[in-house]
Amino acid sequence: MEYQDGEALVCMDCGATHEPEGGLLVCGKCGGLLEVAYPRSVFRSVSFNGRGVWRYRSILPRVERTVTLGEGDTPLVKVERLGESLGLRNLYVKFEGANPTGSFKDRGMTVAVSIALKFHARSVACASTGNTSASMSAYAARAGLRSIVFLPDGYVAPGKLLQAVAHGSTIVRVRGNFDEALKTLLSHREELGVYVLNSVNPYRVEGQKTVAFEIWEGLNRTPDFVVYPVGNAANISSGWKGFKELVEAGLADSKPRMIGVQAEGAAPIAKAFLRGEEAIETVEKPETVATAIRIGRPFSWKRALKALRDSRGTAVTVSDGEILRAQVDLARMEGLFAEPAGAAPVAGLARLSKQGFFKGDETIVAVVTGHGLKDPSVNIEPYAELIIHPGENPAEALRKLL
Ligand code: AN7
Repeated sequence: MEYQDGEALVCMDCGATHEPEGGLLVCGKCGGLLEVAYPRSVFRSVSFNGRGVWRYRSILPRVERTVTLGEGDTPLVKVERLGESLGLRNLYVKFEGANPTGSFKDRGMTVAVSIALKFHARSVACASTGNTSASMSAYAARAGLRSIVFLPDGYVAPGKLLQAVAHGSTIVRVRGNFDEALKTLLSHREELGVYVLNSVNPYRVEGQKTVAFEIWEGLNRTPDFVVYPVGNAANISSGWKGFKELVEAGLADSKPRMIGVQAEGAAPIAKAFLRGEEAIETVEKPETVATAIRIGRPFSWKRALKALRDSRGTAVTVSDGEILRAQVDLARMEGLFAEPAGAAPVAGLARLSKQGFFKGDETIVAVVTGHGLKDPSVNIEPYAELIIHPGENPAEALRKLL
């Protein structure tokens, strides 16, 4: 399809094409999710300049003022000790915790908040398990926009809540889970007069796809597998879009296989994939220590299932115990501190490796999505601790302890 004037919004369900305009969130015809589509000419003239998300400006939506905090360009770290413990010789971590607000959400937010300005929004809003709200609050502050966050009361990690407060957002605590908070926001968004920045917003996906470009450039090749934690499933869908666009632009000659990892208590997509089903069964009461992905009605489930299938990838569920184990392993073997959801891909790799899924020499990238400092409520056990009085000999006390 050719568009005369830059990018368009295409419905992923019915294929209808819409002119980008302020406030349009879902397909006006059928209510389906929208995706940003570019004219073919865009892929014929791709050029990368500068650093971070806006390095890829030539395949991003056109904006007028760029609202940026220097997001993207995160470390791609070869994790040899962790890899060895999992029987994986070419394992890398893409550490998204190194983004300005500590999660991958900043990639999407720099684009979507820039677009919010282009559409003359005055207020932005999101429902969030925490990271989206932290990121949106920071970018809204930077842009001079009012922001309102809808949070599942009692289930947002303290660091994330503090960020939203620090950046001046209005906090709406919803006495329910994330799915209910999102429903509340979406059904009242017009009355509230807000531009919604959840990942139903197609511009979020555009920013988040840039992690694929960085992985490809950082390795100088396409990896065999890329592993994502999955909540609403927008991020894994974004990554897949990025890898597809690299091929479309004639830069990469292959695409990776995508692996989605969900927590056992909130795994509608992984379960549907593993059962070979066409649709998901929603989870009414999602539960997991990884509160970021405590989501039972993921709205990007359809495109995530498609990404897993089209890429010949797979999905896996992991227990809270496995997630916390992976968090400690990443921190103690590699010096990388992830929040529980961020460590889930490593837990998923451990599971799959035990099942004999890998040969061992594949190039694998685990996308570690959020920083460990986000969630100081997690109990990390065991650890060594000594309490002494001034003047006591710590060496002697340590000998007794160990
Ligand atoms: C660290 O902040 O949904 O599959 O509201 O914070 O695209 O939902 C967070 C999600 C993975 C899942 N890792 O990404 C929110 C929110 C971390 C996250 C995910 C989230 P999606």
